[in-house]
Amino acid sequence: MKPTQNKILRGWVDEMAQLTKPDRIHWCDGSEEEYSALCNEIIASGKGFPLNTETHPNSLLHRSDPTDVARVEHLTFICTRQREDVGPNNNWMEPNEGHQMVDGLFEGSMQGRTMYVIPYVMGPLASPYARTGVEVTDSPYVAANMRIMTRMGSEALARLEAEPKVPFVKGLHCTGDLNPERRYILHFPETLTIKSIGSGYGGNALLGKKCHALRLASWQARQEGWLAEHMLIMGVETPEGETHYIAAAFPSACGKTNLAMIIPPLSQEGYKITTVGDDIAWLHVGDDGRLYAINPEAGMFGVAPGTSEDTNPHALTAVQKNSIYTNVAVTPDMQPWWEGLTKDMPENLTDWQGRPYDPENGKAAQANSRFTAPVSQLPCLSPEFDNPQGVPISAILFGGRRASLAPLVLETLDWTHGVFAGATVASETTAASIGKVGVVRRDPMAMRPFCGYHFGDYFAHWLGFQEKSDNLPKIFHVNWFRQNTDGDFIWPGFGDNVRVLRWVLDRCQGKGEAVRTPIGYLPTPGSIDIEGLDLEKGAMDELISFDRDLWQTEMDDIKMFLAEYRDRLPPELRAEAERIKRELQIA
Ligand code: OXD
Ligand code: MN
Repeated sequence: MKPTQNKILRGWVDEMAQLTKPDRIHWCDGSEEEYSALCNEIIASGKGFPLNTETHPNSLLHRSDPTDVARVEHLTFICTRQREDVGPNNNWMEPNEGHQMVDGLFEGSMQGRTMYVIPYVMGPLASPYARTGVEVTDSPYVAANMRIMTRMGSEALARLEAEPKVPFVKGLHCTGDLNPERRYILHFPETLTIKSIGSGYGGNALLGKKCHALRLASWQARQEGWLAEHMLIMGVETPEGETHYIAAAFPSACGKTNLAMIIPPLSQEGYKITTVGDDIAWLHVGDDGRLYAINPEAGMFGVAPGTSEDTNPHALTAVQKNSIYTNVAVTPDMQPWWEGLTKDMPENLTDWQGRPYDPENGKAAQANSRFTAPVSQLPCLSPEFDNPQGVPISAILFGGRRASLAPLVLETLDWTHGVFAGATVASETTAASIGKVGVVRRDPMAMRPFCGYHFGDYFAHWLGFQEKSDNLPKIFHVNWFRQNTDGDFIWPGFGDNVRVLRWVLDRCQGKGEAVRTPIGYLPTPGSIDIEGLDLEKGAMDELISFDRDLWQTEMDDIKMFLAEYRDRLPPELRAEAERIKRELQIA
C-alpha cells in the first residue's frame, strides 16, 4: 500500500519511525492475505501455534509472557496539564514529563522489527458517531487482533483521507522487553495520543479498545455532549415481534459477554435476544430525545474460562473459526480448552504456558485467558449492528457481583437516583486486572479503570443529560450474584435473566408491578415470571427484599466513597445518599 495522502498522518508516522527506527514499515490494508501473513509472523515468532484446522479453521493460539496477562491499572496514566482534571480515579503524569519518559524507552525500540501502521474506525464506517484512529505497533499479534476488533485497513484509511482536518487518535505501541518495570500505558486526552510500551497483552496493546474507545472517548464525549461507556448493547425481541434495546454496565469479567447473547429458556417462548455489542457503547441523544447507542467495536475480546455450551453457546459458535485464543490450554490435537468448557478435563493437555498440564502449576488455562472473534460470526448478531444511527435504548442496567445486599433487580426512582446507583456500583474484583480477586471495590458505572477524567465531573456530565432530554431511558440496578448462607447462588442467571429483562421492559412501558422503597422500585411477588424455575422455597422473596441495617451501613460507606471527589462531586449525589438514609430510618 502506498503511504497516505493525509499529510498529518504521514508526518506523524514518519516521526514515530524516526523515534523507534523499525527496519520496515507496513501499512495495513485489512485484506485476507495480510491477515494470513500476520498469523504466519506470529507463528514464526514462536509465540503462536496454529489450531486444529478441522475443528477451528484459520485460528491460532497465542501465548503471552507469563508476567503480561492482564491490564495493569497501576501502570496506566492520564497525562493532562492540570492534575485535578484526572481525579483520584486515575494516575496522573504531566504531559511533557510523560512524553519524555516513554520516548526514552521508545528510542530505537523497533530496530530489527516491522512497524505496522493500522488505520482503524471505531463504529460503523458510515456513522457520523464513528471515530478514526491509527495505531503503529511492532506486534503482528496486535495487528491481527485489531483486524478482528475494529474496522481496520483501506476503508479506514479512505475515511482518514476524506476528512484530512478531522483529528484522529494517534496510538504508538511497542512490545519492548516486557519488563514490568518498563511498562507504561499513557494517555494524552488533550492531544488524542496514546503511548503504550512493555506489554503485548490485549487491553494494554489493542489501543482501539479501552485506551481509545473508553479513556480518550470519554474525555471527548464530555466535551461534545455524549457518553462513552463500558456497556453491552442487546436487543430483546418480544413474542409480538417488537425489539427493545438495553444497555448494561458491569465491571470486567462479570458476564457482559454472556448476558449480551443469552438464549431464553423454553418456558420464555417467543423471546429472542440479539447482540449489538458486548463491551462498549457510545451513546448520543437523538432528535426524538432518546439515547441511541452504537458499538464502536467489530469483535469480541471475551474471557474464555467459564464459557461453555451451557453458559454461552452463541459465543462458542462465533469462536469456532477465524479466531485468536490467548493463554488458553490445548489438547494434543490442538483444540483450545479452558476450565468450564467441558465437564471433564481432556487428557494430556498442554497448559497456557506450554507445559504438560500439572495441577501443581495451577489452572490449565490462565484465569484471564481470552478469545478474539469477529462479532459477524455471532448467530445472534443484531441486524442493527451496522446501523450508522445506532439503536434506541429503552433501559440502562448497572450491576456488580454482590453476594448480599443488592436485590435481584430494582428500578431507580428517577434519572438522578439512577446516576447515583451507577456511581456507587460495587463489585467483588475478578482476574481481568492484576491485583487481589474477590475484594469488594466501588466501580462507578463499571468505568473505574476506564474513565479518562475526574469522576466528579463525569457524574455531573451524566446528571446533565436531564437538561438535554425528557425522553431518557429508565435506569435499573441488577445483581445476578446473590448467595445463600451456604454460598450458593440463589438466582440461576444466564438464559433465565430474560425473566428479569421482561420485568424491566414492562416497567419501561408503564406496566409491571412494583413497590416503592427507599432504595428504588422493587418487583412485587409474582411480577417476575418464575414459572418452570427450580428455586428454593422463599428464594424469590429474598431476592426482591432488602435489609435495612445493611443498607444503612452501605449509605455510610457510600458517603465516604463520594467524599473522595470533594468539591467536584455534584451535590445531588450526596443529597441522594442522605435521602435514602433518611427514608430508611423513617420506614
Ligand atoms: C475487557 C475488560 O477486556 O473489561 O473487556 O477487562
Ligand atoms: Mn470490558
